[in-house]
Amino acid sequence: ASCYAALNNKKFPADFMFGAATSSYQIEGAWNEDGKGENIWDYLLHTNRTYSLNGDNGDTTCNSYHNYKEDVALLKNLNVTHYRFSIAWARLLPNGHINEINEAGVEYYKNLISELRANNIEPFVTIYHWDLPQALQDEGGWPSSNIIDVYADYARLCFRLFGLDVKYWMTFNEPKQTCWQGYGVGTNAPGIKSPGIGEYWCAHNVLKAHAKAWHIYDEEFRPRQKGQVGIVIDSNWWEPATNSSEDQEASETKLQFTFGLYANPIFNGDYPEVMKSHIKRRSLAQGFQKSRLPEFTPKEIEYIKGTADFLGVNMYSASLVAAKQNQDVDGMGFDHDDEVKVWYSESWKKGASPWLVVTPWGMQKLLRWIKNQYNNPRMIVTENGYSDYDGTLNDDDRISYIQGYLSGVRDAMVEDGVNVFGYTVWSLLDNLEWVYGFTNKFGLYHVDFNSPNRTRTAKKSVGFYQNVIRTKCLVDECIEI
Ligand code: PNW
Repeated sequence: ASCYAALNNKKFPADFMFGAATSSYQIEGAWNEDGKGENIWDYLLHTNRTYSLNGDNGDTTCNSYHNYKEDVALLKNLNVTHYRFSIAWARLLPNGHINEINEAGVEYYKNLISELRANNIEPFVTIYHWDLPQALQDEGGWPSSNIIDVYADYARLCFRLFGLDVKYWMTFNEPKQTCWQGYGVGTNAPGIKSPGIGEYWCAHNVLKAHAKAWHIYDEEFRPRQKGQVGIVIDSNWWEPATNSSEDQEASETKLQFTFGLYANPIFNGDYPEVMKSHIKRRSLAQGFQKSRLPEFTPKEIEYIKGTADFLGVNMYSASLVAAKQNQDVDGMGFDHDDEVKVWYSESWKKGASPWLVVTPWGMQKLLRWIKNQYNNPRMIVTENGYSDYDGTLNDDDRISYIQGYLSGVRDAMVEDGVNVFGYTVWSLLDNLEWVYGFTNKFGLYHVDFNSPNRTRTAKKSVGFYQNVIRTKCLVDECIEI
């Protein structure tokens, strides 16, 4: 076999993991087949056809429920070390509770996992990627504390059913999007608008549910299964608009409100101070008796602290941040409570997703900030990728995006000593991009949504990523020796 050397320091360690990611609702389809229950996305996109572009939904999407063997063959062709996918809660437990287990759902994930194992691909499993069973939403959803034990039962079932073959678990994908978009501004399912109230109760319960799942694994499963349980948190890099101390502070505040809200209780204990003080001051000024941000008891703080064996980071974009000159004293969402303003520079290249800009220099800065903030945790980039509208096979824009951000990951490792053990591109396939439907395409493989078997075709980025994986090198920066 040939050997590769870097022309610079951009070679990744030999054991660095390179993978690809998807999520259940975005790829599986088969929304009501073989006993699967309805989830909040099924319900929202069926009952409100204006929620998503073109009325698109996940009823069939990539049909991976029936095409999983082909998906694994694509992963094999890419030669990835790992595949990050999620379990559809309502496929396993149609009503969300453990009193009724759907055997066909168990079978599906067992088959997928053994197909991965047979091909030497490590499963990275997200337990919750936004598709709450509708029955649990009817019981109150994430803002309601009864969900903590219900989630813990579901997580225990996942460990019990699949834990002999799964060594990497992620309890939640991007709780910020679940809580803020789902229960704050209402732009994601279940579409509830309760900014700064339901939104924070959601965060509070997600954190307790995460911690409970970690403790269950730690006590009941780790001795035999010897795996790891982490969480995936997303953030932009928030670049100060100027080097004034106000804007520097605004950047730090924004990082605490987006990343710290979830990471600080898990890695350092309790919510970030700046969140507690801002939200309390504003709540009292708004006529509340106490802060809209719930409080953890000292016991809860201890229980949640230290509950991640690794940290998954989803990073796509940077933004500019500045201190607000005129405060909106009435605003209640976390994006008002933070008292900063954020925007994208006009000069940055955009992807198809309205929030996606090409700012590869932000990757190293975010990873370095996380390292310093949380005492250098073991990290893996669990998502990063580029969307276009046309799904072109000649996806040079995607290649240069991935190359740029991967370069930032490597610089963070070499220059800052950040402890990153892998990178996972979003996404293996073009898929249902939530409310943007099929208009935003992130796949390394093109999917023909008009063909009955949803034909998959490799884009140019497949060849690029194969080379990175083979050489452990950003392709034009290494030579064969
Ligand atoms: C993530 N933002 O969502 C999700 O984990 C994936 O399911 C999704 O398909 C992927 O990224 C691409 O969107 C995000 O507004 C949604 O910054 C919104 C944002 C970031 C990530």
